[in-house]
Amino acid sequence: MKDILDSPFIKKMIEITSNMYRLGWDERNGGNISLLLAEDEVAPYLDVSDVKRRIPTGFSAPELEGKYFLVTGTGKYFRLVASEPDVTLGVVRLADGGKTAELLWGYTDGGKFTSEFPAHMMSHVARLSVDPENRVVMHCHPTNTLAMNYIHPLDDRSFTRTLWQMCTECIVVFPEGVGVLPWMLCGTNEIGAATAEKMKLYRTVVWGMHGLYGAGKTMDEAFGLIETVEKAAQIFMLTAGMPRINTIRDDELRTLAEAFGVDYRRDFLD
Ligand code: 2HA
Ligand code: ZN
Repeated sequence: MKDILDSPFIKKMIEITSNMYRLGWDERNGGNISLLLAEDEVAPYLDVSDVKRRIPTGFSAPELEGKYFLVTGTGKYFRLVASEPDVTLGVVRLADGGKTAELLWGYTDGGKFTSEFPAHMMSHVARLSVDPENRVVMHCHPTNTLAMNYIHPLDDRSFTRTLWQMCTECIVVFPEGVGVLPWMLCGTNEIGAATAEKMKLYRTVVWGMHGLYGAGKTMDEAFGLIETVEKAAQIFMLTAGMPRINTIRDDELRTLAEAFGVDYRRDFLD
């Protein structure tokens, strides 16, 4: 059996959580990540028949029966993932129609998966239904995106339009737009279901006055989406309250999307 700390998925998780922490997106225990793993990615590093603990999930997700996930732990700090991976991370396999998580590795202090596990698992189901190659769901509290939530209307169309106008790259990186949810109580199945509903249309979902979700085929894709939204929100915040004398016009956004051949939300432009 190879050492799991040498696996590409643990190394990538450490790299991504460390960067997210340093970017200021994950203060204290803020943020959580889940990565879907194939059994043959896990098997060289773990005895998949050795279940350490069986943890109830509080929801059902029959679509994910038997699926493996690397998941950040509840109450754990992204700042510490690099130095304490076996405490801050866990590998689980869903059983009993998603009602049970079988712990195969990690959470060695007796902990468990993130409090946002329902939102993550429901989002995986939603993303996989529209993109069978989706593997990652990532949540964090990026500063400027959060600041923008307090001074900008919270609906999909107007929030997306503003972000698209802030950087030329945006409509190319997230042509489908960004979903926006109002403030809701976090950690619940209700916010999980609402997030998953948006995830059928978008890879990026704003949780009003809380943070951001990104999904993707790879950790880098999900991270890159969040990074691009946050950059656009930063430009918005740097220019907020100042007289705006230039913008990227709708016809220019259309030209951009067509030049890059992306399938964009045409109804989000005037
Ligand atoms: O894990 O970010 O949304 C802490 C959070 C909850
Ligand atoms: Zn959060």
